Amino acid sequence: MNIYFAGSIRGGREDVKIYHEIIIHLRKFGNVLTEHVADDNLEKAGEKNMSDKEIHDRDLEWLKQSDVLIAEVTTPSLGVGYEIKTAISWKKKILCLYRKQKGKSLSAMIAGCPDLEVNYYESLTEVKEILNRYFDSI
Ligand code: 6IA
Repeated sequence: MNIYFAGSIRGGREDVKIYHEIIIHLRKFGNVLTEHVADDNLEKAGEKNMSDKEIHDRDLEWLKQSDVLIAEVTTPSLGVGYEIKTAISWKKKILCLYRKQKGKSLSAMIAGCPDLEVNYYESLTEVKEILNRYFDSI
């Protein structure tokens, strides 16, 4: 199974350690095409020798090849929102993960979208259990 993991890059890297843990867990269920999303040095190094257009086209090609999109949506990201909407139009399986935080809430365009399954979590243990249940069910 090809898994596309989406998480914020230019939207902000506050949750990169969580992305890393999620990706390690996702490897149990299939081939994660987008492991670079959890690369701590991505913003500093950039994607070597790649223009924004090349990144965009490559990522959409990977999304097309994926069986499922797992989107961590806690840190708002235009790119992740765009990937989610593209995956909806391609009728991909999609799971959104949002970490509950005091004083913040998920965009209504994600939380209220009938095409999306959104799961809320508070701890890494919880997000791993959510993923175990999700992959058991598909
Ligand atoms: O708008 P954002 O940058 O937060 O969008 C993040 C999402 O878009 C991720 O889920 C990625 O799949 C995709 N994406 C955006 N930028 C990149 C990238 N390089 N490399 C791979 N995927 C990307 C940007 C490097 C830059 C920080 C120098």
